[in-house]
Amino acid sequence: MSFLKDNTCTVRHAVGPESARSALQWIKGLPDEAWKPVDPRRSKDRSRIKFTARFFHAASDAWATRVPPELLALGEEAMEEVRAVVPGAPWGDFQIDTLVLNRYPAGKGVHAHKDPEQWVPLVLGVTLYEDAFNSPVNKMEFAHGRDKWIVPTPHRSAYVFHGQAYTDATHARKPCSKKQRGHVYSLTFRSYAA
Ligand SMILES: O=C(O)CCC(=O)C(=O)O
Repeated sequence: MSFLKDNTCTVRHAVGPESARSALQWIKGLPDEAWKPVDPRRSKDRSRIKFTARFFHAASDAWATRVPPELLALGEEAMEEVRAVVPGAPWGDFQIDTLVLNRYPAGKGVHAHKDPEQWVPLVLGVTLYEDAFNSPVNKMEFAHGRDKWIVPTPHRSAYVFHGQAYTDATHARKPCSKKQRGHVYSLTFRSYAA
């Protein structure tokens, strides 16, 4: 259990209300066709956009070629807050060059999985709610064998996981509440390993 606890963290209010508002406005302005299925065989599930300048085996035309400056600014703001709280993560190798943006309607989440080793073993995830006031708080779940560790992700929070929590554990977005209003957006900032 200890590495799940030690190598994961959530920071409340990691981004300011104005930054959150303008990022949400930018995201909501994206055309619907920008959203791609996580699994290409399930074309109705349009829930993800990936931005990166670097490609690896799973990349495809669906990837935009850079992290848009409007969203990069949000990641950098969160990084400043989180690195002060989690100094032990590999921040020296972490220069945001990739963003995986997920949108979750009520009841949806992401099943347990690991991320590719082509990225630095550190994920910085900012969570934004379209209607934070009327939506229950959603969570991330980290698991290793029988050990599980839950990290709450309220509006404007940033979670981080790194080291063995990245390489050895799985992570999942718990299904959002059926009572959720609007979408929950997760912006996971990553850095390609040199
Ligand atoms: O919703 C999240 O923050 C996690 C998303 C995720 O696990 C992924 O995109 O690989």
